[in-house]
Amino acid sequence: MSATPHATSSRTAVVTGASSGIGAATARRLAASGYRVVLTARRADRIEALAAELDDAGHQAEAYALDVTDRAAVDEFAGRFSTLHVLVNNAGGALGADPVASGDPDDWRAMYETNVLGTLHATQALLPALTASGDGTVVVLSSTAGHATYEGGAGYVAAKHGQHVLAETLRLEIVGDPVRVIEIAPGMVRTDEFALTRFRGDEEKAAKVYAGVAEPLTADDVADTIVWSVTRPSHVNVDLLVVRPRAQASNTKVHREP
Ligand code: 8X3
Repeated sequence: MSATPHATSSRTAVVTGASSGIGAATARRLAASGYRVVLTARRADRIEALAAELDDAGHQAEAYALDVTDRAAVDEFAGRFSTLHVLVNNAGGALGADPVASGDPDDWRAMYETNVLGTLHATQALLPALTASGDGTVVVLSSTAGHATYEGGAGYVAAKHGQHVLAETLRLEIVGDPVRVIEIAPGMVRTDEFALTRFRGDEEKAAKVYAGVAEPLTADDVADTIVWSVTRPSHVNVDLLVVRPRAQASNTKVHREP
């Protein structure tokens, strides 16, 4: 018996948070793999530019401005799809790196809203279309922060643990349906915005995150693992893929050159 190949022709993938970083890199790689890609993010100008770039390169791409924390907007967006093959829940991020004793509850709330509820909204709204495709895949971009904590990380770590639990639980609940649930948990990835957003534009603090680290992962490294996981034969479910740079052995053990 041979495996059913995970063909990509005439397949559609939705990527949230596709305006930059891992989301944009994933959209590029999915498009290059033959998917029709629907780019979503709050920043319309960015995703429109990327969709135009992909279109010019002969790929199929379109942009749809969307805030995943807005449930009504997500529902309206999902109404466009009777079938869908891939949903990449990438929208999210970190705000602050404060100790539990002094962390801002508003930061914690915002991180829960984007990372956990954003993933919940998009997944709930698009699950019927993913199921209707007969071969759907939900990707949850969590983090190594979804698997172990570190000092100053609790708000983000709590949100990422929430996303991990969502993925694990959904996989249990829909087993038998034709939908895979894949969690990708990257460690240190140097992108244009992640650390800068976390430290509210403080470039010095953002640079310290990667100081002395030979080669942090790039957004494209992570996009590569996402697209590899998604393009395995349909019966192969990569439950959880943890990916770090070689210089990072754990969330708190990082080799830095002086
Ligand atoms: C990003 C990894 O170490 O900044 O998701 O929490 S870390």
